[in-house]
Amino acid sequence: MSRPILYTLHLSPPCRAVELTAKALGLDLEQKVVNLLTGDHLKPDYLKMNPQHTIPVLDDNGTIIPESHAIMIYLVSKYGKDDSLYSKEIVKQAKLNAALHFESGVLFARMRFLFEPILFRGSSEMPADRTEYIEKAYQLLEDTLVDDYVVGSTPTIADFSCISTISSLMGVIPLESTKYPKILAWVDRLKALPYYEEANGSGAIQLSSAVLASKEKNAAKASL
Ligand SMILES: N[C@@H](CCC(=O)N[C@@H](CS)C(=O)NCC(=O)O)C(=O)O
Repeated sequence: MSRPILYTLHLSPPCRAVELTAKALGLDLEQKVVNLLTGDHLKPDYLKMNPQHTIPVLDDNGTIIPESHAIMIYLVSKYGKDDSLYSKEIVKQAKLNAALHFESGVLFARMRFLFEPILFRGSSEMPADRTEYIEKAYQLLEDTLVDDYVVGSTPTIADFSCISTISSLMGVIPLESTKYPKILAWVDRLKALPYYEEANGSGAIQLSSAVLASKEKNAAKASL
C-alpha cells in the first residue's frame, strides 16, 4: 500500500481543510499540485477522476474521493485512531454534518462569488451586496459559536473546513473585533495548533493577497 495521494493547491481553501485534517491525523499524504490557472483540472486524465473538475481529490490506492468534506470524513473514518475529529455518535455527527454543509453552502459559496470575478474575470469591484452577504455569513458563524469550537469543546473537521474559508476571507473583508469577538477568539484557538500555519495559515494569506493584488491590477487596467 502506498501513501494516499491528494490532488491539491495550497491556495485553495477546501484543499487546506484536507491538509489540516491529514496533519491532525498524523497522516502523510503525497501531494500532487493541480494548477487551476494553467487548466490542469480540465485535462482528460483529471476529468476522468473528477468530472466536476474541482480540487481537492483523494486517490487512496485507486479509491477516488472528490470533495473536501467527503475526503475529510473518509480520512478520519479510515485512518483516525479515535473519532474525536468526526464523532460516530449520531447526534454529534448530525451537528458536524450541519456545520460542514454550512461551510459548503454558505461560507465557501459566498466567498466564491466575491473572489472569482476578481481573480478570473478582470473585475475590480467588490459589489456591496456580495460584501454584505459575507458580513451576514460572519454573523451566522458568530452566532453559531456557542462553544470553543464550531461543534463542542475540541477541534473537529467542521473547524478545519470553516477556518479554511474564514481565514481566506478575513484578509479581504476584515473581521471587526467589536462585531465578531467569538470568531476572532476561535481563529486564535485554531492558530495555536502546531500544524496550523503550514497547513492553512500561509495559504490563506496567499489567497487574500492574490485577491487584493488582482483587484488593484484590474482597476489599473480599467483606468487606462
Ligand atoms: N465543495 C467543494 C468545492 C471545491 C471547489 O470548488 N474547488 C475550487 C478551488 S477552491 C475548484 O476546484 N475550482 C475549479 C472549478 O470549479 O473548475 C469541496 O469542498 O471540495
